[in-house]
Amino acid sequence: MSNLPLSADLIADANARELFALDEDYDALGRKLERTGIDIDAIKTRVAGFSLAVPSWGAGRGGTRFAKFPIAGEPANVHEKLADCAVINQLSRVTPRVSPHFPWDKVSDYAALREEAASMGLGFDAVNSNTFQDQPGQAHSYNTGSLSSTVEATRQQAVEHNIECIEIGQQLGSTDLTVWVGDGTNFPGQQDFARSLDRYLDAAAQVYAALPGEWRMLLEHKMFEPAFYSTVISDWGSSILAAQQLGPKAKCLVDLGHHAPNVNIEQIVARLHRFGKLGGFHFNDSKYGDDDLDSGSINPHQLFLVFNELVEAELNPRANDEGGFNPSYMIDQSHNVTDPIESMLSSAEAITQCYAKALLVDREALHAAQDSNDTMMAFQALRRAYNVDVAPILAKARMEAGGAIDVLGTYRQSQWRPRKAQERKAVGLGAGIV
Ligand code: PSV
Ligand code: MN
Repeated sequence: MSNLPLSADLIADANARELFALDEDYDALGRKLERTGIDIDAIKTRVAGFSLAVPSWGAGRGGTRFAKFPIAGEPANVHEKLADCAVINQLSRVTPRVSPHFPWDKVSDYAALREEAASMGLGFDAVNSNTFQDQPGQAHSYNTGSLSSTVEATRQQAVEHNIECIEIGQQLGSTDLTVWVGDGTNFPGQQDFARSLDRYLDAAAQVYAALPGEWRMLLEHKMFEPAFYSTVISDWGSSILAAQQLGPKAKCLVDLGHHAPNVNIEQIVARLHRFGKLGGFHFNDSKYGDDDLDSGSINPHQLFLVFNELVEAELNPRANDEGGFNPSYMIDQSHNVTDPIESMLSSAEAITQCYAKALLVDREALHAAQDSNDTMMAFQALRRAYNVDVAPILAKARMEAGGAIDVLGTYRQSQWRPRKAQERKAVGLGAGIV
């Protein structure tokens, strides 16, 4: 690991200024937790073992379908994106993997890309296929859908693209393929619901058949957008049915923004886990739809409740959870008005905080209250954990791993973005969610 983007001295100097206050806060929290029988160092060790991936596409400024407003110093290619992701991990020490998207991140030498990432302390997470967009020179358009298209040659092309993603992923060291298709309709009657799902299942089975031994295929459902009347894998029900039909290596991936407003996502987590089908998560937040806002910025309590179920699941692996409970966690947001590095630093912190809070839940008290129908005390078991400010635990774990106590402050001091603004070519204007 010889190519870390930020100077270790910069981080050490910044930490030296914060250390006294952190020690005081950590010790005070340690004493408070001790009174309830919790060992703060044990929680810190669990937090240090937590990690999540960042998406390569999240390193660039996102946009809406109306416009995108690039910033100076924005990464223009996968190499610059990796460097920005390395900054996030060097400061936060919780995002050691990048999830690439193809063909956006195509290069000619994947072994070299893997080495380049490793030299900056990064590995690769799930590979993502893209059959929701046409590429220049592509033989068959996805305007009729992809894996579910009525056009056989288009379905075949989508299958081949997914298989190519697996092959690239093998070179990068990934073991998961995430498949989200934009397939769906805008008009009642446009397609037959049953037959389009049949076509999807047939094509997805061909991709599934190409999975190497230890690989998983993560099916990401989405209720709407770009199709606004119906989508082929619209909800967790369609997703789990498809995953069950495809086989044990097919799992469901839950993107927090891909549900109807107010849906009880934490219950979906518990349901998918019950059947050994919870494979992954895309974290973001939303107010109205798939807004792709920063994780925990709108509804941090929901994020905590999701993690409460994930920790329950961690403690109770299901027999059909092949290889143990090992969901792939990733941030999937669109950073329209912020520096993406800052958003991902802040989001990684919000997500890890919810994990830490979920670890603090007194599960014995919770289960006892549930079993005796003591509703208020069951709720209080969650509330007590949610109300704890776990920031010192995260900061201490980060610092001990070489990261920054104050991630955003240290990032600003590094002048990374202004420096990149001098070095990098400007990215173009345009529109687009990512
Ligand atoms: C779709 O909205 C999605 O959440 C999928 O994960 C895509 O791969 C990603 O966004 C990027 O467009
Ligand atoms: Mn997603």
